[in-house]
Amino acid sequence: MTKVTKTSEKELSTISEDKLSRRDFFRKTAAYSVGAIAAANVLSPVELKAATDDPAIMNEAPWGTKLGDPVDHNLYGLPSPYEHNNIRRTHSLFSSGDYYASVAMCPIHESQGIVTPNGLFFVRDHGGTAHIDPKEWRLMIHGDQVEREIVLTLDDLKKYPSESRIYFIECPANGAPEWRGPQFNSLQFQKGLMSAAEWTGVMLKTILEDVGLKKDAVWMLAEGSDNASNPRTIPVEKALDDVMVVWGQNGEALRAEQGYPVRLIVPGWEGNLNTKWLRRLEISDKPWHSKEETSKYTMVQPGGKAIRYFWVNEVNSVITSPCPEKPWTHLKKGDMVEVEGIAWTGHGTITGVDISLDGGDNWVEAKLKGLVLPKSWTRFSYVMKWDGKPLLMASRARDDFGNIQPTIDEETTAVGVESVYHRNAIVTWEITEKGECNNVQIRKHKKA
Ligand SMILES: Nc1nc2c(c(=O)[nH]1)N[C@H]1C(S)=C(S)[C@@H](COP(=O)(O)O)O[C@H]1N2
Ligand SMILES: [Mo]
Repeated sequence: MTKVTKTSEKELSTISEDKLSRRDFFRKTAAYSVGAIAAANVLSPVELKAATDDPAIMNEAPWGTKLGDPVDHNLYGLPSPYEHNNIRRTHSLFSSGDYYASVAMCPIHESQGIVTPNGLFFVRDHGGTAHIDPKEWRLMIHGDQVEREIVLTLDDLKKYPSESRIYFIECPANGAPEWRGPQFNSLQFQKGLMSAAEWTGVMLKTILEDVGLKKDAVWMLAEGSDNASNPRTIPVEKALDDVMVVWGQNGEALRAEQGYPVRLIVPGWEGNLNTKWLRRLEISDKPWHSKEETSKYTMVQPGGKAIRYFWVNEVNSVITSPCPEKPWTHLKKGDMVEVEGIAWTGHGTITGVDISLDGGDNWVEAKLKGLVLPKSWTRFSYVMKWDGKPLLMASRARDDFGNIQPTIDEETTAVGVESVYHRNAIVTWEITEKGECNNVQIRKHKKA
């Protein structure tokens, strides 16, 4: 039996600016933080010491003694050179002998908030990254279930009213090598086949209502113009719900790696449906058109049967701090520390995340922080004191469709270990006495 206990009033109090008048904002902020520290249960990451013994603050900094770069030295901004390790990474386990049909994984251990910077968004290409002159780009919307077939230029497309929405994209192969046991002592390589962005474009519903659909419009084929074309079948019901045709990514044009100039966003569903370098949408009454599609992205079950369509990325979560790349080796016994992570569900909205420190026997509720949006990354946080003892730390997310993240035992009992896709079992980190963090798997039943 698994017990769930709730946290007491341990959480950091937050103040909302709009409740305070501008005039006394700073005064009240100061008063608040004093009160919070007095409560003693809040995170105080540094032990206060006399400021005078730190030369880094007492001496004049070298960068302050001369002028910096002129403002025009870098007209498209780059990260600080000190951030050179915060990059996408590839792994031979995910490539088919080359880097054209391959993946570059997102450094989610470094990610902050709920969107991924464009230069760090994970990349999954089947035929390399295409580079398209936007003047040459066209989108055809056609098929036997379309009233008025059209071909759009980029300017035409942008005449439709636009929307901006935050959604994650996750390749359903995220975590695929871990079905039989832990593979990577790394968060980036275990869960880096996902990212999130604010997408800008037009709701596909707007276009489909404009061209008109016939009464048997049930299936949509989406195809890219790259070497792989990535044909995928998507139900018209989903297309009319929240699918977007986008050209914007986090306030600028899509990056080439994300399908410049235009891609499809299919919120919460398998990454492969989010067709990049979009070329054509065909609406039909028939379920599929492409041989390639029927041979891929199925869910293999025990006994060898496969589920053909399994679209939704299930409820999931992972602790991003600590993680193998962000261990607790700098902490001392008794330090207060924030455990932080990302939860997501393709069904709807995250409603809660539980944390276990003992490998899943006992759970406490974490706090959701920041924006909690449907089909988006949701940040969770749990502030605790570490007594220096080893831990088995895990997170378990829930969503508003009543889904709860399964244990490894539950998942492998239900679907076996033959599948590649849709692995959403609870992830456990082992924290050692030295504060090292290792990727481990907890199996209570001997099985699988
Ligand atoms: N045209 C085209 N679209 C594509 C792909 C592709 O190779 N070609 N890869 C798909 C897969 S498998 C995934 S997981 C997502 C990845 O999107 P990203 O590269 O922007 O992260 O794009 C999908 N769309
Ligand atoms: Mo994918």
